[in-house]
Amino acid sequence: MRISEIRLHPIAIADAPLRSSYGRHAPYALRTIVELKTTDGITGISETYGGDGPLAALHAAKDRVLGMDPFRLAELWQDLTAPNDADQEIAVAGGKTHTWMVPGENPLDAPARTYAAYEVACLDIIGKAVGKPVCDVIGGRVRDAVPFSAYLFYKHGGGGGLGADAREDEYGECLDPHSVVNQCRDFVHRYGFEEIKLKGGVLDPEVEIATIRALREDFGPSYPLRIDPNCAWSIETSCHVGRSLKDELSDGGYLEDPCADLGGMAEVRRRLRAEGIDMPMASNVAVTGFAQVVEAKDLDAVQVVLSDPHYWGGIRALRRLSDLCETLGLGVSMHSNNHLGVSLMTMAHAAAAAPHVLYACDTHYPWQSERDEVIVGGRVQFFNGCVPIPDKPGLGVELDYDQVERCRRIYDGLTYRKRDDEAEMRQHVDPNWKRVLPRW
Ligand code: GKR
Ligand code: MG
Repeated sequence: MRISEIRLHPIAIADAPLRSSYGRHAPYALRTIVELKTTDGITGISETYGGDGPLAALHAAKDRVLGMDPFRLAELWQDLTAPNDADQEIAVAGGKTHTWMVPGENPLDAPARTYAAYEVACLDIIGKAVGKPVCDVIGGRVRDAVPFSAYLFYKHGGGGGLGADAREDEYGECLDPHSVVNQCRDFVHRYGFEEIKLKGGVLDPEVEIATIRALREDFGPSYPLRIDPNCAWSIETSCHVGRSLKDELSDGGYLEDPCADLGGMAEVRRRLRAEGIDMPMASNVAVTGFAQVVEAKDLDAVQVVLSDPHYWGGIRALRRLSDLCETLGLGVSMHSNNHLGVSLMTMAHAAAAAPHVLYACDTHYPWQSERDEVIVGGRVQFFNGCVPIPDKPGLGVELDYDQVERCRRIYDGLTYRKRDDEAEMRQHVDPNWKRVLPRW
């Protein structure tokens, strides 16, 4: 069996005006659907980052993937991740935006990201060829259903999309503790999530502290809490927030990327420990690759590594990361970006087969809508906050080509080809807005 055809579908999916330290989300997030066909008539799919940079890198790797045996993944990894200046140039074709440090947008992660998109489609093929779910062809699952967390955002009014495609705004403006608690009630009621994450770095830290306290008050200690300001805080402010939320964040939760880089994280950890506060710190900014895991451990900068099959090098790499962290005594959780069902199932299979992913994974999925879902049958369903592994070969989902085409038309009509949350802030909120780190 060989790969005989590659189809890349750039698409756009409606997204609400969510806020983070990067700025404000645009009305559409960009994604790419990868489709591989084999000489045996099997189709494998995956979903990855969107826009010019990721798409150009996928195109550049086509010659290597066409004609390959989909079972020979180790060789593909070696070839696509070998140091190569030309690939680096292609990877930055979309240019660096201020969000280039957002996982998945960093040109330096491009080889692992490109490999991952092809690997997942190959694993889908392998699963279909042998009649097994993906998690069971890479060593087997350790759980049948994967828990995800309620990923809360401060947001402006608006549900995403533009013109006739504008979406109903289910939550309205959420820029205070009370509205975020309501958002969370809805998420928990609708999806059954049992862990809660707040995207911070948006409002004054005192308001964000109050938001976490209001969530604890409303949901009680059985719902672990995490807050992620994406490096918006200084070391002092990070310590202040850690100190203020020492009870709320320590109980199965964590403090995620409060400040920039491993040195900053290590200092926050050191100062809090000196005060007797043993609060786990998590990261998907200071640690984005295997080499940094060891450094993070040595510095005691990060106690929970945020994995992500889309840019750590696929589903098999997640298993490796899980094993490494278990050996080093580090926890593992999972990061997300805006995504659809193919990506959600990729995350579910990866976490199902990675024993040490013991925290509920992040997901932006509730922020996307049925109208954009590109899988047959509509949205993936959550049960008690978990995505069950379907009893089907491969990833367990198939493409709805009418939907892919619809999202492709939206993509073609957009004026932007890369994420730029700062531009959205300047256009809608403050003409002079800039991402300043630390802001507080
Ligand atoms: O969607 O704005 C967002 C998030 O800030 C995302 O870009 C981050 O990559 O969710 C991510 C995180 O945990 O840092
Ligand atoms: Mg994060």
